[in-house]
Amino acid sequence: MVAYKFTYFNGRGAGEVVRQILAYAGQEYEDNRVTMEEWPALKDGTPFGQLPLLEVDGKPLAQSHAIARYLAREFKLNGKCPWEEAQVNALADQFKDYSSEAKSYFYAKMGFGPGDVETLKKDVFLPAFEKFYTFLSKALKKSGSGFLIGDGLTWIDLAIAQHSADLLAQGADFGKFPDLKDHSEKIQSIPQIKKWIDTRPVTPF
Ligand code: GSH
Repeated sequence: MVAYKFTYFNGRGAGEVVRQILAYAGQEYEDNRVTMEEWPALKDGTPFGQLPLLEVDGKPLAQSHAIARYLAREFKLNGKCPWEEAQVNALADQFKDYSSEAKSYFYAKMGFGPGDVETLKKDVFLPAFEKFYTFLSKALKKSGSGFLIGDGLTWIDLAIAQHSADLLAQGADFGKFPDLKDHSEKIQSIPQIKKWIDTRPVTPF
């Protein structure tokens, strides 16, 4: 049997989609959460000096999306054909672009970066959010299934549903995107995902 060890900080962040793929699949794994005090001693031993990190029978794999794609392939959450898989990857890459565009706002909001949160919200976050969520809304209309791509769950549904849930919990205005609010609720009420959300460690982000 394959042994999975997943290492990340004690937060959702870039690690949560991986944990949700494993939860959906019912796959046992070691959920290794390191503290900021432990991290400096581990950093140089990781492939790129960052977390998350998945170890598969002791072999390390870094980069959250590479890990998600690898596990999604193992657990059939990559779409039903190569074309769907490519569409999932396109949305995932766009999600990274949006995250980079809005990074200064998210960092300031978490207390990790400089700047006035309200100014960054208006100038940085809201334009990026509106642009990206318009793309997501088009994807939902195109699939017509309630899932972003095709007619079944893929890992990008898990990633976007969690991000939307985090934004909603912070009071974000989804008035223009009720379909994405519905999407988040639908995905997060899938029994395996709901069970994970109900039992996972409570962290601020
Ligand atoms: N592109 C990487 C991924 O998606 O996995 C980014 C990873 C990343 O930014 N990791 C941060 C980290 O390891 C935590 S979210 N920070 C500690 C450090 O850089 O020393």
